[in-house]
Amino acid sequence: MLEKWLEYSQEVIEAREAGKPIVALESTIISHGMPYPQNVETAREVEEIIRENGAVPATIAILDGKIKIGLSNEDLEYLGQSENVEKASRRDIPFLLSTKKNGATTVTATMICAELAGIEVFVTGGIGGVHREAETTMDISADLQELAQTNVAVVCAGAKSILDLGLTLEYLETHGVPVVGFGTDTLPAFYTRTSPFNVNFRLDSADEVAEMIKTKWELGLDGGIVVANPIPEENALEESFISEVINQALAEAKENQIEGKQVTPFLLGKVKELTEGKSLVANIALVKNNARVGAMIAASLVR
Ligand code: PSU
Ligand code: MN
Repeated sequence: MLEKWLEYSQEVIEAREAGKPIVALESTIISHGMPYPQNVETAREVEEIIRENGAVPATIAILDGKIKIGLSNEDLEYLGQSENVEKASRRDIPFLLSTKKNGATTVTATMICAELAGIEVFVTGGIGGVHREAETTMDISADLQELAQTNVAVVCAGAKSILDLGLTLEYLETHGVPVVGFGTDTLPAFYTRTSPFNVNFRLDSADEVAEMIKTKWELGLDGGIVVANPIPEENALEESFISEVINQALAEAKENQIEGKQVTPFLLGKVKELTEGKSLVANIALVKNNARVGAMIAASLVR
């Protein structure tokens, strides 16, 4: 029954048969997180980095009534250019599939689809979290709830400080989601290598991360793990510069009464505009860095 919804690329089919490590990639970052053509170029380059590091990439999206696990170049182009691709989270999947509409999967939806496809490691840029002023808006990304229940390790560069990072950590703690610093004691904040917060645990190698993931799931402790991998030093942005930009983006979101699933894409777009593209360069660099680490973790898991 389930298989009728899933459609694998040839490369992923072969990887599954050969028991090769597979790394899931999301598509919201392509359709709603970066401008064209950098979005499509980055998606291709990230896939290539995963191959170079011994794993097979599986970019995930909802297209033509199917959950596609592994996308063609045409699929990537379509996701990068079309205006008709919905941002797809958990709640959107049944509607998009049953009406054959197209969706770019968020962290949440990508985790769900990866688990259905038996993929244990997923690489992205940054996860969603508890938004600032969530105590009045109730805006908490579904990504956190998904991490609480779905067995996929998510490699990211932390979360952007468009969010309340302290409340995000509290939420993850309540739901038993470990936040692991990859070679760091501090929670990275996407554009910066550090934040005022500590991670829960520090691990310094892909093998150690794989060992911890295995241990969690062997114990039946369902849910994901956040592997927070700091942006490379040379690509990090100045803390004071980016926090000013983020504050302005947040003020504009409020002014324009942006709500619901538009909030994050609006803020990402504003940050890019206000940094005159500097944030985009950083964003691309950190995703590539995460791809390398994710591929190594996936490779270690199948060993
Ligand atoms: N953060 C980023 N870039 C992104 C996203 C978040 O730095 O592209 C995307 C991811 O797909 C994430 C989603 O799952 O936004 C979260 O959206 P929301 O805050 O509406 O849950
Ligand atoms: Mn939200």
